Amino acid sequence: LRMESDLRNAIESQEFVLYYQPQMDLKSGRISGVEALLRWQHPRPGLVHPAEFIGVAEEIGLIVPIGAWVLEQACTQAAAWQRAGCPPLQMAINLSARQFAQKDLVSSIDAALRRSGLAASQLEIEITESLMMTDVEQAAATLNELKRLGVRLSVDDFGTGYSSLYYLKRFPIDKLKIDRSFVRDIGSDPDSEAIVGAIISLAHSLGLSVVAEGVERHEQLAYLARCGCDSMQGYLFSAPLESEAMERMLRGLP
Ligand code: G
Ligand code: G
Ligand code: MN
Ligand code: NA
Repeated sequence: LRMESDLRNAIESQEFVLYYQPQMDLKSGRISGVEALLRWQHPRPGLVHPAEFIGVAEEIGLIVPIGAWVLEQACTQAAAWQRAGCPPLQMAINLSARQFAQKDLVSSIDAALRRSGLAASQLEIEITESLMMTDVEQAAATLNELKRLGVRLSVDDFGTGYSSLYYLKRFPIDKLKIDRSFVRDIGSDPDSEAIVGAIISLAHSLGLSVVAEGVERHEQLAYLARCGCDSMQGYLFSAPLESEAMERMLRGLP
């Protein structure tokens, strides 16, 4: 694996694929949405996880065209599932700092929505706290524009970044994703449980919805349900799936 040159070649060679991890609504038990997760199908050594290449792609600027590919692919897939008769869902994508800073971000999202025919309200953009806090004024302007477009905004890895709660008031956020480091310790660490409970209360009093990430055990799910968490994502419900497997699950097939 020659990271930089191989990465430069990967889009053209169609080596990127999206996996989809479903989120389950805790009240209805239904799939409320999916998160698109990028994978690199390298000829050798094989499947490469983003943790290994997103950083490099960000450094050399390649994350911008890669991110554009993710956006296009995710919108197209969500619209195709819907046309094929699957129940409507939210499609969430991750945005990198470089992408977020692009001047044409909003127009490129608008264009991808139009090309695919996906409703803006079905696209969810995941941003991290650090991404929002780098330049608060600029972030506020961009997020307001995205909001006007009609897309949903969620805060990824909530509770782990350097941030202040101030931005929850300042930015038009729809949803918090509780970082899996807090969820992991449910059942073993009362402090993590208290934080999870407090995040859910805070979110609800601000009119935001909450999804818990990294749910792996029944006891975590039970605690989240007791706290009124809206939805969950994690291996307990499903690992990230290839599109065919995701579609079977959306159709309720085994
Ligand atoms: O399963 P997982 O290995 O997919 O993801 C690892 C990290 O990579 C997560 O922090 C996730 O947010 C990030 N990631 C996954 N897909 C994308 C993507 O399409 N774009 C960006 N910028 N980050 C992604
Ligand atoms: O950082 P972000 O939330 O965007 O990325 C989600 C990451 O979490 C992906 O790498 C995904 O594969 C991983 N993931 C999803 N469910 C679980 C889980 O239940 N446990 C753990 N440890 N990781 C998970
Ligand atoms: Mn995410
Ligand atoms: Na996360």
